[in-house]
Amino acid sequence: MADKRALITGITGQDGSYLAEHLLNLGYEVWGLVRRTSLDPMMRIDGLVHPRRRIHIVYGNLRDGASLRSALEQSQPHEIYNLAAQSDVGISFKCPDETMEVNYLGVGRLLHEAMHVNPQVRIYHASTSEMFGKTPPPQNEHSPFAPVSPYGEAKLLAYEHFVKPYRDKHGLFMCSGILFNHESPRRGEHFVTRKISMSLAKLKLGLQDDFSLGNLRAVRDWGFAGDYVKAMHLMLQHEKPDDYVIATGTSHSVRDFVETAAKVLEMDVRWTGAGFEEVGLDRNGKVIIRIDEEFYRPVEVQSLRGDASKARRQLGWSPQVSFAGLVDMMVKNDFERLARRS
Ligand code: NAP
Ligand code: F7E
Repeated sequence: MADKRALITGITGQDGSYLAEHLLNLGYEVWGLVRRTSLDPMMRIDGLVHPRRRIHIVYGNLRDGASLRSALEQSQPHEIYNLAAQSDVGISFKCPDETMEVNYLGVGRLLHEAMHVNPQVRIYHASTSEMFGKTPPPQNEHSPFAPVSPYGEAKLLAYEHFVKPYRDKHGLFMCSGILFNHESPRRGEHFVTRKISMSLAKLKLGLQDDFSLGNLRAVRDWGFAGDYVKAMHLMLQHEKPDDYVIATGTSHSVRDFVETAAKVLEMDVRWTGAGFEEVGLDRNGKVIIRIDEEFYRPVEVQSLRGDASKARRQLGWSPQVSFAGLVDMMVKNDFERLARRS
């Protein structure tokens, strides 16, 4: 039996899959909390982790305290990684109640039950750079929070009303990772990086004619998810619980991402026009990218760039994959997968 047991909520998501692999490689017994869906959750996890090493599945939902209590009693974790969330910022404007229920109140339910089952448990909570909102870059642990989306608001409420009080007043070992955008070939297809890598790969293979984007000027600090889950684990091994910014310290616009991705496939993108009339043309002058208001947000976080020097100093963490390396990995993965299918 493994010395350490970890329970991951959100194990079927991007970060959950990388974290499960990382912890299994470190010899952990890994438990995953999954929601009941019409698809067997193992179908979403299989193939992502080493097939001979088992993930123990417990059913539960952040909207349901009793299910969390029973999952904790069954798994008896030494470490909990709370990654479950309604994680789509754009959707949070359309579904603010669901976002608050899961990303704010759900965290309270989990901490309440964890405190009851084992007050010695160590907990990582997924906070986010979206909490900085309007605060200009570079952002670090001392930068003021000023969220502009229901997603950012819910994450900030969870941090202020649950994470900090459970740590400071109740003595729970709680870490909050303020992670900046991190991506991978396993990223959800509606996030902008994966949307671009998939769409360009399809264009190159003749499977699609064009695609639409929103705000090309938005600037993000994009890192590799496989690097970032290592920081989550390191936080829980540290002598005292704390908050850490995890970021690369470099930032790029959505437009940069498109251009870098197109180069990987030896495609050119030339821009012409302005505002909603702007289009991206290929080298034959054919429109391959349009701008669609639908993909703009009611309020936008314009620019994020994190300063992760505290994590570097205290945890020895630093990102290994560069922006160019990340784009290359994502585009080639989508291209090769789609080419095999077509
Ligand atoms: P993701 O791919 O969207 O995964 C979200 C996970 O949460 C999925 O496993 C989903 O399960 C689960 N979930 C959603 N609602 C739930 C509920 N009510 N009860 C139980 N599980 C629920 O997100 P990610 O990119 O891996 O991000 C992981 C965490 O880090 C999230 O909390 C996100 O907000 C935060 N974060 C992400 C980034 C980033 O750039 N990726 C940056 C900062 C913070 P289903 O499969 O059933 O939908
Ligand atoms: O948008 C712009 C969009 O949806 C990035 C989540 O993991 O990171 C993620 O949130 C930027 C925004 O990620 C499209 O307006 C332009 O400025 O990929 P995204 P996000 O909103 O930054 C944070 C840190 C999290 O915590 C979240 O969980 O790209 N953008 N055109 C577009 N975005 C999308 N989705 N689609 C477009 O067509």
